[in-house]
Amino acid sequence: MAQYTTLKNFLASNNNRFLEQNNEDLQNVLNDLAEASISVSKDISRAGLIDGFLGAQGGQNVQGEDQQKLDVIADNAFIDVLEKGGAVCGVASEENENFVSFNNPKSQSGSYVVLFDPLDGSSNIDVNVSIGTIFSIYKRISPLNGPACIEDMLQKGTEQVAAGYTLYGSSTMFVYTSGQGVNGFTLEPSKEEFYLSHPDMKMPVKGRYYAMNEGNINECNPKIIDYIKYCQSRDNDYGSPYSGRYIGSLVADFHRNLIKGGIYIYPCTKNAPEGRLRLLYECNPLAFISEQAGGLSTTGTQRIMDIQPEKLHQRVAFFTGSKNMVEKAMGFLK
Ligand code: AHM
Ligand code: MG
Repeated sequence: MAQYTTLKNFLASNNNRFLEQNNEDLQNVLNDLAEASISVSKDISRAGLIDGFLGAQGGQNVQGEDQQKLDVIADNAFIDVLEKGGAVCGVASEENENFVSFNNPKSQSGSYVVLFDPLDGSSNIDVNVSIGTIFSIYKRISPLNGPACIEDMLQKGTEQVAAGYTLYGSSTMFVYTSGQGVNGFTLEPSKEEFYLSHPDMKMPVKGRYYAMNEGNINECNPKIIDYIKYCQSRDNDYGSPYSGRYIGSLVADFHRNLIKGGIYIYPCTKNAPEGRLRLLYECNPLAFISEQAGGLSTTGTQRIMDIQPEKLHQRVAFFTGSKNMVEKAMGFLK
């Protein structure tokens, strides 16, 4: 492994052009998120063997979705590590109705808030299919040495100082941006370290993959139906149908498109008239990464990161992926 840089060394490196220099607090937040991801990755990989890890928790989150046991385990793992870290004054997550303001004095002197989806792709947890964690980091706007407030959480995506995800796939990867490009790190499980495996990631400007839950196709705006027909036709820019790939775990679908090129869409449907995915901890972080890698993320008509959030669990329509493909899809929605 000697030839590979660890995430910790990469973040601390003096010639790291991918993180604001001397920003130890932000380095610590990213290292803490990586540390919690390693613990969650271990839990996921042995989940079938441990009582109390698989299956439904027996409750619902604020959005009326059944919580899985691992959703709750992962949520606690991230909250614990961020509360102990001291650079974060508060967090918001998919699993909690309200944001959490950390009460201890060290945390209240922290400059950052973190919004996250601890385990995305819940329907895939029990069936050994890739799932992920998604996170978004902002500078607080509330005064230092006091509690975090709702305005800290409801900032536009353009204000993110860093964002990323962990993909628990055939290998576990940690991918982040802090506004100077995107880097990907692979977990070496026996060493419990992430190593830089995918430096300066760029999303191809076009690809051959489209991802949508096509079970919903007749529940969508007819313009979406036209766009999907275009993807399936010989009239597209490849002259043959794109391949449909839909994992049902946003992080996994996004990561494939980041590497291979492609588009992911989750439009408004009759069942989800505002969209299904959450702006603050699913769409904004992936929008930041997509743009940093040369891709695009929109609602179909508006840039995701320009939306002024109004509530914590706000949902939006989401089109993300290769630049040319997202632009083409937007053309259908005009
Ligand atoms: P979750 O956070 O409850 O897992 O919901 C988000 C997930 C995404 O990962 C995925 O792309 C989408 O919901 C799948 O939804 P559907 O089952 O409607 O296709
Ligand atoms: Mg989710």
